[in-house]
Amino acid sequence: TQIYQEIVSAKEQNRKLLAILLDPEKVMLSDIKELCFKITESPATHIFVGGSTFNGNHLDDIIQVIKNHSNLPIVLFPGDYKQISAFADGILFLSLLSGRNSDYLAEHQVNAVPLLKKTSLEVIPTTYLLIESGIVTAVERVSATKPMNRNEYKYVAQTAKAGEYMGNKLVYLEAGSGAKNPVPLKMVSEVSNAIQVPLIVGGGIRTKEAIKKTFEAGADMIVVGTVFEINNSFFV
Ligand code: 1GP
Repeated sequence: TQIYQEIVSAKEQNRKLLAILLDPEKVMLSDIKELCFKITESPATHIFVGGSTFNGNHLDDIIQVIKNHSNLPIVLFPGDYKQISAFADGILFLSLLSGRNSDYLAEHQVNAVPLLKKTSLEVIPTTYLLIESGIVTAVERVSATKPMNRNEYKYVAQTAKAGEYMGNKLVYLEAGSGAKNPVPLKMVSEVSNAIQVPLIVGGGIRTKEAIKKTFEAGADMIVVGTVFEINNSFFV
């Protein structure tokens, strides 16, 4: 419960958290050491590892190299049930409540159990909501679900609350990696006001200004992937 407890106490103290997402599909093993130096110099508090389309078998290698060069908690952010590595510290156990594809509501979760049993990963049940972002993102394509309307703040907040009642410990508002438009700030504040659990926001956040505004709107943690991939010195 260490990772989750830390996220909760950060929320209580209004200490904002920043995760850098490394997609195993995109990072080269040989670049990870250097990436970790950049991450260490940045304000990042967590490293997320995962992606929608990754199905390689070098996840263990990648995570071991990260572990050797960073002290930050490594949290799996899996695109499917096979993206599990015992070398990470925790895993977001995602329920894609924005969609109605039962594979991403139950099938992957059930299939993950035998794999998780072989690890001591901290499992963090998370409501995962895909929000319309102006382009078809990989999450939409791979999950074969429609994102939620970006103007329907109330319904998104209602769905987030349902996830909380179901027992999920986090809500993750996702515009999708490389999103044209990030999750609207008004939606971030609407959802953050509706729930008690910590709120993660990611997808299409590309500027320091956007990070600041998204925190101000009520995000407890922001996830940044593409901008760091393109420019490792973004935070320096
Ligand atoms: C995390 O998918 C994101 O939720 C990462 O998005 O690559 O657009 O930063 P970016």
